[in-house]
Amino acid sequence: MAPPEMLSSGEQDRGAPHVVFIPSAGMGHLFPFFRFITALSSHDVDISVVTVLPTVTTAEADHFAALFTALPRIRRINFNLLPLDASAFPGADPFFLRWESLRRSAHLLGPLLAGATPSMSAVITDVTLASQVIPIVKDELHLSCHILFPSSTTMLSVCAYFPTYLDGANADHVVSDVDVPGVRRFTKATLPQALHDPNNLFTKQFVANGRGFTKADGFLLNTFEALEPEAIAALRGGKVIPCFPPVFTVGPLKSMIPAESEKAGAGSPMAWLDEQPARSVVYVAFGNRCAVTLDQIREIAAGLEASSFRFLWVLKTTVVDREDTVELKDVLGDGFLERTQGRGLVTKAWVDQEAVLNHPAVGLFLSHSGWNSVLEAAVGGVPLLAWPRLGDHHVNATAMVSGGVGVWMEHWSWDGEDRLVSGEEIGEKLKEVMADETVRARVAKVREEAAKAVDEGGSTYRSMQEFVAKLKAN
Ligand code: UDP
Ligand code: G50
Repeated sequence: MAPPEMLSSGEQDRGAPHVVFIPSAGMGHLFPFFRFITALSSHDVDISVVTVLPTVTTAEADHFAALFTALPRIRRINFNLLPLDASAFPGADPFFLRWESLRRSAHLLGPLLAGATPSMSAVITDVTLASQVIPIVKDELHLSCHILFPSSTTMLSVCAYFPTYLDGANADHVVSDVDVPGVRRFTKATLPQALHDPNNLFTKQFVANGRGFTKADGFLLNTFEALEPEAIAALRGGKVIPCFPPVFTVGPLKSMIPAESEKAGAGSPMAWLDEQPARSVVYVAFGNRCAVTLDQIREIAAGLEASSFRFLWVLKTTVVDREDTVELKDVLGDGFLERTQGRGLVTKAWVDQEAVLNHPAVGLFLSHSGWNSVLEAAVGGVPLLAWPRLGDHHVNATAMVSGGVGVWMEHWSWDGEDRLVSGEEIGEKLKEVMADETVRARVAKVREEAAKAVDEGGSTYRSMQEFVAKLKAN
């Protein structure tokens, strides 16, 4: 096996620990990696990142490029995946397929990483690869292995407990409500839909990963003490499952490097926001991988129009960005763009959401409650109106509400449900939440707590120091 390809080496600090990151796929999984890598790079640590090309989406490729340009000392280790016969998984989500490919190629990581120079001291991998990567790192390479978990700690508690739940449930593995000890009871409808089917590809990965958790050396979590105190305490106290590894709360993770496509120029959403009054704009975005149906998109449009608010809407019609070729005017229907010109901006392009949520003009965020989005709303102090679409979004929404970031429309439909939420209802709800001073005051407090956590001496600051000390002691 050839040694890893070192695309950028640069000066190295002798004796600094060499940490290898093994990220997975999907921007919601990559962003926490990029942000944590950036944070760790200021701590006298040598860093390599295992990179698979081509990526599933253009956004992923752009952001990998931005990372390596901004931090030239970071090495890239190219990883070639074994081919996967996608026809064996008809209809599977493209990201689940990529995770499966990574999992099935994981045994190639041993020889690839064994040849790295300087020799490595620790591996940090994504949760989607946990059960495959941990044995290789620990048993073959004899290194420490930490898991970076990209979703809520509340979701981590579900993932950790789910195998125990299944073993105790019934022989048929029929899933019903799941009561996670020390955290809360999740109704069947709140769990990721895939988990209702034990044979689903996602479920198999999820259960295998959950079973592998106790062998990890620790978990890095994009949260902070004040946001999810119960879930953090339950995991630390061994309530969810006995002997859960140490957890380091390192959130809110923040970007320090904009991608080329995010630079704010004339005509950009950021320039448009600069011209809007304080807290006047509703920001609408459902992450990278939610394809809202055409009918529902039209109802959202009607709701925005009826609310009379200004709005910035990042609209995606496909799961994978490079397949999104439709014209906005065709999606939105006759006259919408003309009628709302000046008052609203709709874009299919990538926007720097973190910057948007820190802009004073933004007063409300209509979101799917992807975990990165929740953290970004908390940092910006923008109330979030959660409309979960799929996967972990409902579980995140429960954490987001109890953490004080916003409100959740529990009866609004999931993706795949044949039930439209009317424009009238959306418009009314936007007006209600925009006027809700209690919600705004709570998220303002969460924003303060988030800032305190990362400040010197705060809980996140201390967790990061502890983790770096652990790396250096290895
Ligand atoms: N994002 C962005 N610009 C876009 C779309 C998404 O910056 O045009 C970022 C967003 O800020 C968040 C991440 O992509 O950091 C999406 O992760 P999240 O967990 O919110 O949702 P997912 O896409 O995984 O469903
Ligand atoms: C994507 C998704 C559904 C879903 C999640 C997604 C998560 C994140 C954590 O990221 O819950 C997680 C993912 C995979 C895994 C274990 C944990 O094997 O569409 O629930």
